[in-house]
Amino acid sequence: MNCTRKCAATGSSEVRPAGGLSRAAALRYKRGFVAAARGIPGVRRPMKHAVRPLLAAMSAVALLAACGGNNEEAAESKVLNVYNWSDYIDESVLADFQKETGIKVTYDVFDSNEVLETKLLAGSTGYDIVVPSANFLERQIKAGIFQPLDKSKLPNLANMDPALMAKVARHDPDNAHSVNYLWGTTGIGFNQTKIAERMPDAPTDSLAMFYDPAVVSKFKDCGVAVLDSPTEILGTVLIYLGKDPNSESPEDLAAAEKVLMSVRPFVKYVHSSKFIDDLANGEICLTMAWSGDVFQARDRAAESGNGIKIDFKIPREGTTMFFDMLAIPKDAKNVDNAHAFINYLMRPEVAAKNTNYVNYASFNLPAQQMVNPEILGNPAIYPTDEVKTRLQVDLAESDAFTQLLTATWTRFKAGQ
Ligand code: SPD
Repeated sequence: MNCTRKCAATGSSEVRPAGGLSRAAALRYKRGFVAAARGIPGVRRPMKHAVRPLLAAMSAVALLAACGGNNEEAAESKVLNVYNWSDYIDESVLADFQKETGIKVTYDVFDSNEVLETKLLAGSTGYDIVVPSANFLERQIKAGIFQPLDKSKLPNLANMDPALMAKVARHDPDNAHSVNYLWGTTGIGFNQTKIAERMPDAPTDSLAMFYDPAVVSKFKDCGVAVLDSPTEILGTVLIYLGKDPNSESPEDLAAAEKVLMSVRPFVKYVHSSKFIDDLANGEICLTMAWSGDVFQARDRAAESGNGIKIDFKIPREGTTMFFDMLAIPKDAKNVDNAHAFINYLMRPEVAAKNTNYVNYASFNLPAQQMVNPEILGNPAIYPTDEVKTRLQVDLAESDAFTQLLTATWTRFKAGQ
C-alpha cells in the first residue's frame, strides 16, 4: 500500500529503476537488487523522497547549462512532474517524450488510490499529472481538486473510443477533467503448476478460489496474496455473495467482512504491487489482482526462463473493472507541459507501446493496429462482448461508507 518507489526520467540514458522498466532491464535490475539486498524479490529499492529536491536541482542545473546557463525561466518551463501507478508505463515513452519536446519528466509511482487521494486532499503535491481511478476521480472532482482540461490542446482525443469515453463521463461529466490512460479488471492470477498439484480440479475461473475457505486453504503453503485495495476487493466479495458490488448497505458489508475474515488465515500478505515479482519468481501461487500486472508476472517468468507458468482469469461470477484517468491538479505549475504529455500519450503508436508493455487496454482505437495480436486477442485484456457482460463498474463511495469500509479493511489486514 505504501509504495514509494520512484522512477525519475532524468535523461535519455538515466531512467532510474522502478515500475516502468523494460522487461529486459527489469530482469537485469532485479538480479542486481536481489543479489545486493537479499530483500523481497523484485521489490526495488525506493528512492527516498529526500532525494527529489536534489534531483530537481540537478535537473535545473543541467537544463540551464544546456540553455546557455542564464535563462532560469526557460529551464523551469521545461519540466513535468507525473505521479502514476507503478508498473504502468514503457519507460522509453518518457525518454522519447523528453527527446522530442525537451521537457524533463520526473515520474513518481504509487500503488493505491487511497495513498494518492490522501496526498491530493492535503494539497500542494507538486504534481502536474496524477492518475486516479475513475471512481476516486469522481469525488475528487467534486472536491475541486482538478482543473478542467483545455481540449484545444488535446487534438489526439479524436483517437479515443467514443463509447468508452461516454462510459467514463459517468464519473467526469463531459470528460471535462480527465482522459483515460489505461483500463483493466480485477481477477484471479495463479501459478498453473502449483495450483494443479494441490487441486487438479481447482475452480481457477471462480471467485471461490479466494472466498471459499475449503478451496483457498489448499494453497496456503504456496502463498496467497491479495490486493490492498478495499473498494475493489469488497466489490468482488459482494459479487461472490450474489450482491451488488456497489452496495453501501452495512448488512452487506458485514456479510462481506465475514467472508474476508474466514479466508484471512490463508492469505500470506495484502499488497498491491509486490505480487508481480513474487508470482513470477514462485514466491506466491495465487493472487486476486489487476489483469495487466498478472500478465506482466507471466511475461517476467517467461523471460527469466524459470519455467513458471502464470495465468489470469476473469471470474465467471463477474468482477469489477477500473478506468485509470489522467488529470491535472488545480495547483499544477506546468499546465501546458501536462497537456502536451497527455496528448502525446494519446498518439496511437505511444498508446500501443504502453499497452504492449504493461498488458492493459487503452481507449485508443487506431492504436489497436499496433497492439500485439496476442494482447488484442486476449479477452482478459480486450474483453469480448460476452466477457463485458460480467464486468461491473466501481462507483464512487460516499464518505460515510468509506469510513465503514476502512474499518473493515483494517480488521481484515490485521486478521482480527
Ligand atoms: N500496475 C498498474 C496497476 C494499475 C491499477 N490501477 C488500479 C485501479 C484500481 N481501481
